[in-house]
Amino acid sequence: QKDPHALPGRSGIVHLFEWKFTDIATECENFLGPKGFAGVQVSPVHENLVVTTPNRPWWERYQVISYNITSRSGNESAFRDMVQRCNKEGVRIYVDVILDHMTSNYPNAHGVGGNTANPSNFEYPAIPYGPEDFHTPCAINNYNDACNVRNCELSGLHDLNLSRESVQKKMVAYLDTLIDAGVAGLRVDAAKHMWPSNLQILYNKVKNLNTSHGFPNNARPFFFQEVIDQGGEAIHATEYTEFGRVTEFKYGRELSNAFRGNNAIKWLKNFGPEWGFIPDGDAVVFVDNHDNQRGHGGAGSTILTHTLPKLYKMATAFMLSHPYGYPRIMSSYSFSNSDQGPPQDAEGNIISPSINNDGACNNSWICEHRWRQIYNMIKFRNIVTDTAVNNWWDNGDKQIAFSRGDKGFIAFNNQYNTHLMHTLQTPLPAGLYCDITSGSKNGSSCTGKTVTVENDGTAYIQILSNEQDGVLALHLESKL
Ligand code: ARE
Repeated sequence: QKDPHALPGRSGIVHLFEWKFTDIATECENFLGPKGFAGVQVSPVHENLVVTTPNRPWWERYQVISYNITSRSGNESAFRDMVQRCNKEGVRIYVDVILDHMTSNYPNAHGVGGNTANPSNFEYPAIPYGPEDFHTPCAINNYNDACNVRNCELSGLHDLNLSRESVQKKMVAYLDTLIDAGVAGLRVDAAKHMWPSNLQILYNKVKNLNTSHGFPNNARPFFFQEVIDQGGEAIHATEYTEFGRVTEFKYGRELSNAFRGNNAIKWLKNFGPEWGFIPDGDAVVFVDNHDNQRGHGGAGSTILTHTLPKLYKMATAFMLSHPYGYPRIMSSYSFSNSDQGPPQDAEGNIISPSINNDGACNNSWICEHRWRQIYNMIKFRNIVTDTAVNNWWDNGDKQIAFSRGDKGFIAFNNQYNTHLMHTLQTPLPAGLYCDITSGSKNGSSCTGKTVTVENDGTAYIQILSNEQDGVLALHLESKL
């Protein structure tokens, strides 16, 4: 249940936030498969409430009307087709599932698939759930009280009672439908707001993964649970790590804080559990997520996002070069207010990303996963897999470098107005290498900077403070 089921030589999850199924399938084939990504987190796929005020915000997906697979991303057959095509490319699908709650009170509540509900009477006939399936309404207003957090309503969203067997049964039927379609796992939304014991029972009832999609016999779905634990509250991430992974929110906050220059990056030398994080094998890590990149849900304004590209790419490169946790990359669209939904037409249909000749996305899609400095680091991670961090070097401040086993080398210059110009130890065989941050290897040439590794493994490394990127990375396969 903690294994993401990545195929050999692949790693990392990319959250294709608000993407349509057909576009995700094409992206698996054209880009994610070839570049070595292991999986995609897709936005919630169940039928959600249509919200018109504000106009079709992204967060309407977190208000459940039914467990039918239908949303602005597509219908059930498009979903099944996507999972099939992505699995064929070696790219796994993880679905964001909302089990904690249904909708809040809305008059004339109806879903994207045409089903209706009467939230003020706690009636959701398309599932069906009735008043007896919910906790007695009360507001979450005290994060120091676990009962308040788990038995009351998050932002007025009607809170399901997962201790009821009949509720669990309906949820399991939904999750099994996803597994039948070939998904590898689930992101469990708002896990903090559900009792760990109920989740454990629920997870155990869910089917094994579908062997006809290439999963081994008896493989359990990957469960990664959204628990925001930054300390100082009643609920701890570790209450959930016995039966799944947890999103480690301290990680992105600390990494962002460091690369913003508030904490010298030399301190990253022991980044991981010594910083108060959960154990390596329990953690899903990320720089930002779809909430905190827009000021929702934890960690606040420290978080780095695509809007500060140089620092964001450095933090992401650190995440992908460092062994702690299983990494997730955010793939965003641009927005001017925090409610704003994805690029959409006048009828509310999502507009597909278009891809420029240089491989970057257009029409308001940011596609961080298509930034060379990010996707080349996925390959780096895949090459250095199972090796340790060694040859740590720092200048006592905001310049660092380290190796991964005998397979990779990376250096960072996060120091304002100071060049990095040093001869450093790499673990690589002598030769000429392509820096995969400033460019890519193309046959026997390099579109970026090159580095000569000497017979003793040392190399002169230069990252000027005014360069576009503050990272230099080499690996065995970037040898020219
Ligand atoms: C929307 C409106 C609300 C309205 C509500 C009901 O914005 O004004 O009251 O609808 O009509 C998302 C959005 C919400 C949105 C919701 C439903 O972020 O704004 O509400 O969808 O449409 C807590 C939870 C954590 C949660 C964050 C956002 O612990 O689980 O809040 N994150 C997940 C998802 C969100 C999603 C939901 C849950 C709901 O990732 O995208 O909400 O399904 C401290 C605590 C945290 C707490 C945080 C913020 O840091 O430690 O636990 O996070 O404060 O309150």
